[in-house]
Amino acid sequence: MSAAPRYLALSGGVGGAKLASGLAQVLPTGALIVAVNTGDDFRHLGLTICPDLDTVLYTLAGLANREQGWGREGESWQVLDELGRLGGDTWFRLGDRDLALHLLRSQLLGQGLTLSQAITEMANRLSIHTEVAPLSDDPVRTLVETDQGLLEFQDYFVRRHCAPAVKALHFDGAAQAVLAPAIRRALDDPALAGVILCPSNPYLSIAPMLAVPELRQRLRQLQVPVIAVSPIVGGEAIKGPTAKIMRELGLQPSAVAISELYGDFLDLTVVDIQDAALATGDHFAVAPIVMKTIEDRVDLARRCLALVGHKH
Ligand code: FO1
Repeated sequence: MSAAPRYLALSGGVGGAKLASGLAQVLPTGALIVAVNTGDDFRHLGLTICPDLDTVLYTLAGLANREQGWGREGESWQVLDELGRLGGDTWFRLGDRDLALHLLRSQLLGQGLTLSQAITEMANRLSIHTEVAPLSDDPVRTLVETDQGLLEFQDYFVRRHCAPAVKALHFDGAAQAVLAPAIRRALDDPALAGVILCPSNPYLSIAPMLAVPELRQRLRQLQVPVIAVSPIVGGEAIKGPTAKIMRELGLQPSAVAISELYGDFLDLTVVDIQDAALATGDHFAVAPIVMKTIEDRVDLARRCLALVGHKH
């Protein structure tokens, strides 16, 4: 009896976390591992901030701020308000409850745990049963080359509200980074039955992961289906600056451009029903990919699993 099938999801940002949570709801415990982008991570106020990892953890734990997608639901801002009065940096909004997670992570890392070990510990304490891991425990930092100079990711994304025009993206550290142990185990696992690239920004969330050489090589060699859900619907991003960045990089924002970006390892791109006309040939599938409700996430997760051949 072959082992139960397992699936690897690649996720960054809010859209990625939503599909990851849909997959976690549909699949039995132990059947999913979520590899998360760390290119957005940075040191701030003496803390190690890992936005994409926290967004996945909060979303899987049902604690994510439903409006924003990041940070906590039911948040308060006493610490940040007081920090502002003390002349500290308040441009990156860290709520009181959210700060607890950052303090815990910084403590665990300070005790010598790897990022993977710290995330596993935090997931356990949040009663999350889905395996979540950074793609790599080595530092990978997205740097955004813009008309206002070379910017750290959160400076570009939050402080400057993605206003600067992007000329190029650099993923500092990616070329030397190796896969986190849990991710390598997942890719080595003969029970791996498929890989799903969640609807994350291809330039800001997926590219930093693919810049880790081992990942792209392994995805190319995989004998199981690799599919991507387009984060572009009708030529626009569902959330965030994807379409703006594509235009600034001289690319036509469309679901087709997404499939071309991953052309060397991708078997299929899932596009929204609005883009059904683009879905020519057998490398595209059409499904509702805008996730407004929990049911939408579960429905899209079921469709993705069916596309990689999962038998319920
Ligand atoms: N995004 C914002 O646009 N403004 C913020 O103040 C902000 C704070 C923040 C705090 C914790 C966290 O985990 C995420 C936060 N984000 C904020 C989102 C974050 O910048 C993005 O989610 C990722 O880095 C890109 O997907």
